[in-house]
Amino acid sequence: MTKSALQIAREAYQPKLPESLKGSVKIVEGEKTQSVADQTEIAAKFPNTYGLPILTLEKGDKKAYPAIKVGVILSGGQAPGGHNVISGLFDGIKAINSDSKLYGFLGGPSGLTDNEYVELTSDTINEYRNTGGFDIIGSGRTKLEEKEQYDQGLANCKAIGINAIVIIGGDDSNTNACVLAEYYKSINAGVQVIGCPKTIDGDLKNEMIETSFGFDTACKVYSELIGNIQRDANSAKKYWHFIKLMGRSASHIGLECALQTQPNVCIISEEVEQKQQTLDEVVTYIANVVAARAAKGENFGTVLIPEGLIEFIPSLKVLIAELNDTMAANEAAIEKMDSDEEKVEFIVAKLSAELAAIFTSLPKNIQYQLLADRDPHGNVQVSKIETEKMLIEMVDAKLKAMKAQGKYVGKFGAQNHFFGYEGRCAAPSNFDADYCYSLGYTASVLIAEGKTGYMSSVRNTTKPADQWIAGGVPTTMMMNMEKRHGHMKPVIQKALVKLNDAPFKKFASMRDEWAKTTSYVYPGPIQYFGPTEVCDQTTKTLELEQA
Ligand code: FBP
Repeated sequence: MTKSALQIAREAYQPKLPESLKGSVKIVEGEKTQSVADQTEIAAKFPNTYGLPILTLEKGDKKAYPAIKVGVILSGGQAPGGHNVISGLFDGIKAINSDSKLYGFLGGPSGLTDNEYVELTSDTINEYRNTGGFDIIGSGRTKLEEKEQYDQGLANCKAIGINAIVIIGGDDSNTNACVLAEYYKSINAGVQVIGCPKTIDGDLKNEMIETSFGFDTACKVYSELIGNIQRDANSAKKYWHFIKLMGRSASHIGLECALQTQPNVCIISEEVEQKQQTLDEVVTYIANVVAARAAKGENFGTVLIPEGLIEFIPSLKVLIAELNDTMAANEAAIEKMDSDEEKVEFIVAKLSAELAAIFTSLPKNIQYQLLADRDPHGNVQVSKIETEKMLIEMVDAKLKAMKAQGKYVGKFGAQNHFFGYEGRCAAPSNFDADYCYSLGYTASVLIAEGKTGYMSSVRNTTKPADQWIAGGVPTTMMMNMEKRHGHMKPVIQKALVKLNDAPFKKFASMRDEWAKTTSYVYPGPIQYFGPTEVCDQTTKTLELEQA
């Protein structure tokens, strides 16, 4: 592989570790835990892994551990820093016992069941240190949720001699990891399962998991791009840029990028839902900002749109839930249909009159996109729904109506963008490089200490890395019951943007000013070398949450 000069220089970067992980470590057990909600149901479904204590890693006496064999899986969407979780895990198990071995299951969770794996040696690991991407072993979205898959996975682990599996994934993948841990424990399989919190979406977090890895780097990449676009907009003064940002359901990415770049508009899906806003109200809000700026002769601006917006507009949320259930119930029939129009007709006939009216009122391409395949967890693939184009069309129509009433005097030219894949494999920021390495290293200690059903956790992350607190959080602690594929299932609760928390409050206190004036910030590219206040800063979200 030909390497860039930056990649070569980054190979030499030694990720920072919490002080407690430098040398011999001991585990301190804290309080017993319970799930965030639905305690009785979750306890019944996880009799062997429910209620475990929180674990904290502290400096301890030197201890001899037997060699361990660990299998690692990258699951779901790529997120910057995945390679560092693996290198931290590798270095951790080697520090525990130099005969330990690490195996990578290929192409995501299916590698475990299909017995596709490679041994990860130091030569391979060294090639990938501090690099972006998941290409060291690949990723995939196969769900692990059938007993046959667990048994097959176990047989494959036994054949290799693997004692523990580390699943690096988001909320759905870690839910699967938790179910797998419970099953293996219930049959005394002798294979532990540890999760690691990954996702650029930032929605796998709670009091013990301060942030999911990749969020920091991805937001910095998108903010750089938004800043560049804002500078272009402010130079040419002729376009409104509608920018959809990844993040699936949660608007954390949009909110963080708004805090970093100060756009004229940023829609927060969670607020739209709380205020029970209609699509027309969202459109009117944007059109009014466009009109107010046009009145000052400023026919340009930026609008940030969270990827999952459409699912938070109350009427559309009900529609999507109904579409999910109807599509799950008629999967075979729909699969046979060739044209989108045929699918629309079939589904419309099954919806109530009210929902059918809402569905057919949407632009045709949005109707088709809403009927596209679900992801393996039954979710609409919001990255494929062109909300940004839909909003441009609707704002344009609204402005024309306002012009006819003399309420708008400007000229509306719009460009659409979607930022998602651009940031998911970026070279990890120093924060993500350090955080991920620490998460992987922590996982190695949890395994050596015989733990299962835990997620690797690193806290106190707004402080310098040597003050970070490493430990393990029982995954059942994060669970509640939710409807999936038409059935109630135990799943990790998604952390959406909380309107009472500091990041949203800060945004809400500034947005009217940002709407009217051109107060853009241009963050520029991620810096890897230089002063710590430039290179090691965390996200604004973390800063405000932990302040
Ligand atoms: P994960 O939750 O698996 O980390 O994926 C995040 C994400 O990047 C979302 O922001 C986006 O909606 C989705 O993946 C896109 O999925 P795909 O890579 O399958 O197109």
